[in-house]
Amino acid sequence: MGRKRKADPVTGTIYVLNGPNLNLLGKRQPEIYGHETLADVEIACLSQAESYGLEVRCLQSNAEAQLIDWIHAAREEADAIVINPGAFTHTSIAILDALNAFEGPVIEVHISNVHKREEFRRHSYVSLRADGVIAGCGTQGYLLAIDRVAKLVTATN
Ligand code: CA2
Repeated sequence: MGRKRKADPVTGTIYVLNGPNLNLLGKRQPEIYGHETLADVEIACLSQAESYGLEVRCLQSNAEAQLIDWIHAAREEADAIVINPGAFTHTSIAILDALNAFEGPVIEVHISNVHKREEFRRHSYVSLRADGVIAGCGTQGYLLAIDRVAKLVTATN
């Protein structure tokens, strides 16, 4: 008898969510966040997901409520969430609560190494829910997160 196979992904869709100020990527503070724009990152995510036969929906907002609404929508529309919550990482119990109501894998991404910066960036509410955390790998972190999600949503066990 073969090994039990996890259910196929329901939608084959990954939500890639970016929080406040990440729309400024590539336009300010390149020494911390690099030269790639958010549009560059989103195109790279699209092609990475495509290589696994998955789709991505890339969304960015500066508003906590909007991010929460998208996390709620992901409950019906996505198999996994990749999220860089920006500064809400360190403040938002509401985003943590929304992620706790999502059943699939959640990978938290930070472009910078938050552990090498100010003390307040070392605490993450989102990490209490995240299945994986990637920090300090630049924008490549989003692609690493998609690799991980692809493995988790298609894995056999
Ligand atoms: O390293 C990360 O990805 C962060 O999530 C970025 C957040 C910061 O508050 C977190 O502690 C770590 C800030 C995003 C600001 O993004 C900018 C990008 C370019 C220019 C200015 C801001």
